[in-house]
Amino acid sequence: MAEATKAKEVKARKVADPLEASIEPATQQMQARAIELDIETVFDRAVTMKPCAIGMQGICCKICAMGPCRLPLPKGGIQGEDTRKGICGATANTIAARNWVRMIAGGAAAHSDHGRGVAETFLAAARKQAPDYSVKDPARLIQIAPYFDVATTVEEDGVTKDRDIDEIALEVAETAIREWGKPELTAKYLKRAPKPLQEKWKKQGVEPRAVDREIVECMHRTLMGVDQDYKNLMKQGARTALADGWCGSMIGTDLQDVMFGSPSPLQAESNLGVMKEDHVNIIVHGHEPLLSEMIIAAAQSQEMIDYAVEKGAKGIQLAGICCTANEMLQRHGVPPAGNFLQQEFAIITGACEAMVVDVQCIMQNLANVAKCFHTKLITTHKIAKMEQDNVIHIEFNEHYASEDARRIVKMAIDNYENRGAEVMIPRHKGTQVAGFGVESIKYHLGGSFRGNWYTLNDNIINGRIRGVAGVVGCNNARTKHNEEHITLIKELLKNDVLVVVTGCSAIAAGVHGLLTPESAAVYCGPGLAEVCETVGIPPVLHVGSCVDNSRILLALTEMVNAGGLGDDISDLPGAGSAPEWMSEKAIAIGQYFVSSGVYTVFGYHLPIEGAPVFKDHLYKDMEEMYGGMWDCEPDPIKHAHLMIAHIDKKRKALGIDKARDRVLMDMADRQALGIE
Ligand code: NFS
Ligand code: SF4
Repeated sequence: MAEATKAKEVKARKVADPLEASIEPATQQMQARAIELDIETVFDRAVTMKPCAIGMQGICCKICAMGPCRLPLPKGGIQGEDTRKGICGATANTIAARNWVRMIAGGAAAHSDHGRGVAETFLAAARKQAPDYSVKDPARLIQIAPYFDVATTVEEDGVTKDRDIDEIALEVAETAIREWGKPELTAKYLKRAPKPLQEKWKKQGVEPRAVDREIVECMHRTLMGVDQDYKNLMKQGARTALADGWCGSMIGTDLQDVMFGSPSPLQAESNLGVMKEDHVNIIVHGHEPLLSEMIIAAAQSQEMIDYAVEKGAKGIQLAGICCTANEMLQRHGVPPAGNFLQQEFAIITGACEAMVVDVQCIMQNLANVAKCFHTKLITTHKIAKMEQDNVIHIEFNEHYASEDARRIVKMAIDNYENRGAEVMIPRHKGTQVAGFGVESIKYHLGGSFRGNWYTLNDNIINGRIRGVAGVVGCNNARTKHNEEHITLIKELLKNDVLVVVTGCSAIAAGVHGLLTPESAAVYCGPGLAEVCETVGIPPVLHVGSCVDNSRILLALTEMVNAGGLGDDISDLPGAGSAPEWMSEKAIAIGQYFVSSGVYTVFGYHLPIEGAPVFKDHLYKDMEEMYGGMWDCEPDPIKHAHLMIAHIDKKRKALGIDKARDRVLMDMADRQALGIE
């Protein structure tokens, strides 16, 4: 009887069609494999669970026990006055704005707590209390020290001398950590932004103070019965997002570079196909390089490699998922096994000895999938555990980091012999060049000359490059995996737009072969192809994890400072995009780009449709306030053309629209003459 019921349940289970789930062959293959093994995946759940229409429009309020209050739009839209209100009288604008601000707070908290963890470890290292961490990139430390008002030289007997690096590290660490909780003044890094942008922030009254304070204030203001003016709420939203981008995330990126080295271009493979059948496969998933750096060191140690061989494996294959993948890739060339929607599949290969996770973007269903295989699922962060009883918790402590990492790697090796017969690793993998930081982009742009951002500006001014776009963010199981990222990026390239990528978008670009210099000839318009081929860069530059979106803010600032393209970020012919966003972190990032002057288009949908006035505030008023504004377009081709139209608008304002016409005419002429 029980068996019969089970059979019925299995039959009733709705599964996702592999070809509908993703455009990526390894993912399609693994979805088919999951169906064959009757293992439920995120794609299956997405076809089973319908999203709530009211929640999707941002007009459900559940912040007090008189609710939840739902304010659906009347059929046929609002005619005349909008009379919708919650029990307390809250309007649709207030509700949507509160929800929006809480998303920003959630996202900013995640990035900034990550940054805090890095700053704390850096402080422990500077105090010589964390022997496994040190200053690997002193030049980077010296570069950032002045922003913390830390001197890098001393005067001795009338002679200027370099200060001791340990002293600088300690002072920077002690100052940096205070950025999260200092009781007064504004964030120190704001002065890195272009002057006119700083002025805009001052005028709007949105200069962030300490990171923690902004997040707390978001929660206070969005409590029942506090801030009930969507414009005023969004001041706090902007302030908090700026605290994320220009403080918590930026300090996180900088100190990671100081401790683990600034990225420089390197080659690596990517996709599930990087896992090896005859190796011990360890997948590190999550976000903080504090953990992954130690796992890399342990997995590459001779002692562990010998131990793996002793246990019958040919070696240890390490690979990453999500932003941990990007962190390990950009500094060490460790290959990503996939992005957000591929996490379950790494286990379903049957060849994953251990999946080691820390924080963020980790699906709880990993535990259920791990139960079907020998995989050890190991949580490592004190703030992120799972309730399932097959999950092992090994708490990672910066004071004993390498010891913890060795223990984890050894556990994976010991697990190799438990691998079952059900192994299927997809063969698909891509090759990529990743690891572009602000410094390395500058260096590469210099070509045979000195590193210089003006080379980029010059090519924008002369029209070979139409503009620049940042394509970032997640996957979302409600859109076809990687399709929006890849279609959008290809359309931008075709139109001579240089693209920078981070996060899961960067992993998608790598898997689909867009991160190679060779892709310039295949996908780019003639102008962009020519520049990429001359300079020797891919047309899509991988600039790191989501926390590293702060690198994009600084790259844009470098472009402004290099001259010829206006005075502020909002003058640049550029745009931002998160075509498959899902995490609250994406909203925080989007808002800090908008409030830094960038036109930012999201895909899928934004939860604001039920509050048209609030929507206008984000889409229109913000352009007046910051020079940047929100937009949304699910269709990737239309999405690309919204960005391109904005780029052209900026080109026109700069008076460089004609240059591009000339370049294109030249090209056409040359093609007609057959001398291309
Ligand atoms: Ni970003 Fe990175 Fe991926 Fe989205 Fe998640 S991993 S922090 S949030 S899903 S891009
Ligand atoms: Fe409803 Fe107002 Fe309570 Fe929100 S705060 S749940 S709108 S009564």
